[in-house]
Amino acid sequence: MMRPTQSEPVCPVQAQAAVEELSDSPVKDQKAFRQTKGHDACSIPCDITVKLLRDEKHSICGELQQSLLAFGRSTRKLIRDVIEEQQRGLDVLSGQVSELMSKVQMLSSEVQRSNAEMYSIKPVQSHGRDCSDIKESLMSVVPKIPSGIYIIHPEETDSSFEVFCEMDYMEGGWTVMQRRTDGLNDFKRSWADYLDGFGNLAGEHWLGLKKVFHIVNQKDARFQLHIALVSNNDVTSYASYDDFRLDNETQFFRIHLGRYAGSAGDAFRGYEQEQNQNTAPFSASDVDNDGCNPSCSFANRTVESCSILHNHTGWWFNQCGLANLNGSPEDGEQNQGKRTRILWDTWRQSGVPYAIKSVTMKIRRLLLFKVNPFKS
Ligand SMILES: [Ca+2]
Repeated sequence: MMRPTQSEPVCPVQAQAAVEELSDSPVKDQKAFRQTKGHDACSIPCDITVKLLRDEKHSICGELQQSLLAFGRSTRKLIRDVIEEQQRGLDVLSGQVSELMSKVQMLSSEVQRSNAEMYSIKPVQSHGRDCSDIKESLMSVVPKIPSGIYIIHPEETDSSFEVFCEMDYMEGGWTVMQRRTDGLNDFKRSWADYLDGFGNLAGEHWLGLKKVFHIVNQKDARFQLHIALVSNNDVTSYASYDDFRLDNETQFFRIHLGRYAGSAGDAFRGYEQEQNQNTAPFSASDVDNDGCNPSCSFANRTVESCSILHNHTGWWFNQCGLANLNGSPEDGEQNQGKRTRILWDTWRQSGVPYAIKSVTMKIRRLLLFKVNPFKS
């Protein structure tokens, strides 16, 4: 009988320890090991077992390392994804912040602009070029345009100024250039005053030659002059000229009148050529353009200044003439027979001139019908 060959020494304790050390080794390997634990426990040499276990351990370690590497990679990717996601969120927020900032800046500049507009000294806002223009622009908006003081800015001037607009009389649109009613304002004035105007717009006043010139000198505009007279015994009358304009200051605001119509007679032109004030320059007590040079013989008197003869008032005198609406409405005895009163000599009753207590001179745009060159 043959004895079993002397096998190499086995070390079950070591093997057991190795197995225990690798407690997470596959279950079937443990089972196989337990089966051999009985009499075959030391049938495998220790060094082989150790080697096997070591190999197995290395393999498991390798797997673990791979898993760890994979875990590290996926963790890094996760972190990268999270960071990218956060960055995208930050980018969106940053865009929204910039948008809000620009909106705030825009609103702030808007507020500054409106504040500047509110507090800056702006040029006076005019209501129109003249009272006719105001009437034209308001009549479609307002059922009844009130008479009163308006601000006008005639074309081709750099100035705005107040005028009294009559919006009731004869369909309205009248710019008042002179009014005498109660004698409360002194019309004994210098050239400078007649140039710039004086008095109270709501009452007696002279608008001023410069302002009237600006109104009637507008482009594509022609003006009508209307003179309304009231006698001491409340008879009314009028004189109207279908064209009225003034030359400029260098021509001393020479007056140009169109066709006359009315009930008071054409006192501007008078009865004779030497009384004709049409095309006469304006005179005042200190600026003499009256055609009496050096003097006129007038009602058996020698007159050097028509202005002084007419109570130091300003007018378009021509050898004095038959009209001076800047005279006084007073009817005192001291004025009897003197030429200090409001004068419109052609308005007479039974051959005697009316005593005039009030007068208004007003101007209005004439309707211009433009010729259409394409219309036959
Ligand atoms: Ca003179």
